[in-house]
Amino acid sequence: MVFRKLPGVSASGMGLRLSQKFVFLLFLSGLVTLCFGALFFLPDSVRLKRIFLSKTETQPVTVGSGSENDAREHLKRPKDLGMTPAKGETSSTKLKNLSRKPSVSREGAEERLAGGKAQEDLTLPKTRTEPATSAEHRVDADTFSYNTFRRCLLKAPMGRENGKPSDPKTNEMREKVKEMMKFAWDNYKLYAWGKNELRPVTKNGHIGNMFGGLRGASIIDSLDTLYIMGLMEEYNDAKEWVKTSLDLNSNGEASLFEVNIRYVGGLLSAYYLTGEELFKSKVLELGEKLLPAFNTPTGIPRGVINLGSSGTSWSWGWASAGSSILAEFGTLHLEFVHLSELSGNSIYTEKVMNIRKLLNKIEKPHGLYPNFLSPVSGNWVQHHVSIGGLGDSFYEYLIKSYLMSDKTDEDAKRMYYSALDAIETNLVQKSQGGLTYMAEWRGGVLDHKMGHLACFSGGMIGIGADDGPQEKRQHYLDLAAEITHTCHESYTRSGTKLGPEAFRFDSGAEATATRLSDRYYILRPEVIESYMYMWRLTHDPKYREWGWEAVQALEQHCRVESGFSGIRDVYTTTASHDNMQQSFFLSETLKYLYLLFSDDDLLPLEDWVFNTEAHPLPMIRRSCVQNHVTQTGAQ
Ligand code: DMJ
Repeated sequence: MVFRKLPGVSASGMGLRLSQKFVFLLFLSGLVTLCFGALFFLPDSVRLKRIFLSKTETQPVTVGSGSENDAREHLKRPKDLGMTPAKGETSSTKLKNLSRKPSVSREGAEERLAGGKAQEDLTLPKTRTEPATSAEHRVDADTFSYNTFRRCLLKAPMGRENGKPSDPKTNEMREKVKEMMKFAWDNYKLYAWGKNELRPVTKNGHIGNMFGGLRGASIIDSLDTLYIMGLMEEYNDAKEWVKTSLDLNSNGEASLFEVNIRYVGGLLSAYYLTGEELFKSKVLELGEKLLPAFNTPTGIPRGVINLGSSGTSWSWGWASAGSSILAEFGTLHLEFVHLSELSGNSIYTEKVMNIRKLLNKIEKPHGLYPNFLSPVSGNWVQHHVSIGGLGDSFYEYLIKSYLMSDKTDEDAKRMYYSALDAIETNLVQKSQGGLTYMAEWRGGVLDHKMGHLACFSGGMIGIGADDGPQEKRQHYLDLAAEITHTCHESYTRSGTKLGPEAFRFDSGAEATATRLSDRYYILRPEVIESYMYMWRLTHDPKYREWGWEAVQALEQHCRVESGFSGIRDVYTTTASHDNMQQSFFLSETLKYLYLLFSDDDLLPLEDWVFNTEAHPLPMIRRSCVQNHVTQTGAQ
C-alpha cells in the first residue's frame, strides 16, 4: 500500500498540526492516568505499588515465609553489627565476669502460685486490659483467668520435683542440656542482648526483618525454657527486659506467622507458667496489632503486616498471585483462642474460626490441602501439597486445637483425621530400603523428598493416635514410630550425625540429601521434637538414646566459643558455621531435649499443648472454667 504525503504534515511530530498535537497529548495523559490507576489493582505485594502508594509501605520484608523463612534468612550473608569483646578477652572470660542480679526463685513463685491455700492468696487483676474492638465481642462469663486455669489443670505444671528423673544417668543428661541452654543464653546476653538472635562466630547481634522492628526474639522465645529449667536469674533478666525494653510500638513490616508463634506464643506461655500480669498485658497489646491482617475479602490474613497504625498487610512477593500460605494462616488457632480467653474478647476466636470454616468448606483435591490460597477469592492458587515447609503446622494445629479444647472441637478433629487419611493415601511412601517417608505432591506428581521440617509429623501423628478411630490407633502409633525412625536415619547417615534440611528417596538416595543446597542444618528441633513425644507415648529407651546422640552432635559440631551455630554441610565434619543461633534453638530444640530427659510430670501432656514454637499452652476445660466463674464470680 502506498501512503500519500498530506500537504503540511511532515513525518516527524514537529510537523503535526495543532489539533493533532492536542489529540496526541490527550492520548498521552490518558495513558499515564491509566497506568497510575492500574497500580491500585495490582496485588499488594508488587514492589512498584509499594513504592508509589505510601511511605509506610516502602520497606519490603525480604525473607520468605511460613516455616521456611528462617531457612532463607540464614542463607543471607551476616552483617557485622559490632559488640565484639575487648582485645584479649575471650567469650568465656567475659562470661565469667557477667554480673549477677539477685534472683527470684522459681520455687518461690511456684509456692506462691501452686494449689490449695497458696492459690487463694493470688489476687485477681482488678482492671482488665481493654480489648481493641467493640463491646459486642466481649464474652465475660467465659474469661479464662490465671486462677481459673490453674484450678482446671489435672496436675501440677512443674511436676513433683520439677521433672527431675530418679535415674542419675538420665539426670546427668538433663543437666547437660541445661548447661547448653545457659551457655547459649549467656552468650546471647553478652553479645546480642535485645537483638533478635546471636551471631556466635562474629559475636554480635542480628535483627533481621521477620519481626517488623520488634526486638528480643531470643528473649521472648527463652522465657518459658529458662523458667522450666529453673534458670531463675536468667529468667528474671528476661522478664526485666520485657518490662523495660519490649517496645511494641514498632512501625515495621512483620511476618504475622512468626510474630504469632514466637512473640504471642512466648508471652502467653510465660503468663500461664508464672502468673505475671506483665506478660498478659504485653500479649494483649500485641494481639490487637495483628487484627488488621484479617481485613481481606475472605478474612484469610495476608502474610505480612505493618505493626504500626496503618495496619496494612501484604502477601509475600514470592507467593504466587498474591496468595497466603497454608502453614501461616493455619497456624494461628491456638494462640488466638487463648487471646480471646485472656482478653474476654471473642474477636480473636472469630477470626480463626472463619479460617477454619473456609478450609472446611472448600473443595480439596484428593482430600489434600494445597499450600497456597488466595485471600481475595478464597480459592487454591496451585496444587502443591507438603507436610514440610509451607504446609506443616496447619496439620499440627488441627489436632492440637482439638486437644486444647479438652477434646470438644469436633470440626478440628474431623478435619485432622480426614487430612491424615488423604496424606496416607497420597503422600506416605515406603522406600526400597524399607523407610517410611512423606513425599511432596505437585498436582498429582510425587516429589520423593522429605524436609527436616516434615519430621515434626512423627510426634504429631503420635499425639493424635489415641483419638482416632479405635481400629486405627495402633496403626497411627506405628506410623508415628516409622516416620521418627526415618528422620533418625537422616541423622545417622551423615558424618556429623545431624540431619540435612531435606533428604530424598530417589536416584539411589535413601534419607540423604542429594543437592548441595539441602545439606545444611540450622539447629532445627523437629526430629528431637518427635523423639520427645514418642518417648512420652511409648517409653521406648531408644528415643532417649537418639536424643543423647543429638546432644553430642550439637556439642561437637555446632558449639563454638560463643554460642551455638548452624552448619552448612552435615556430611562434612570440618564444620563451616553459618554464624546464627536461631531463637527456636532456645525455645524448641533445647526445651524438647530437656523434656526428653525429664519425668513425664513436667508439663504433662494431659494438661498442656505446645504451640509450633514449643511454647506450652494450657488446655481449656470449658465446663471447669464456667463452674469456677459461677462459683467465685471471678474471671
Ligand atoms: C520454628 O519456628 C517452628 O517450629 C516452625 O513451625 C517451623 N520452623 C521453625 C523451626 O524449624
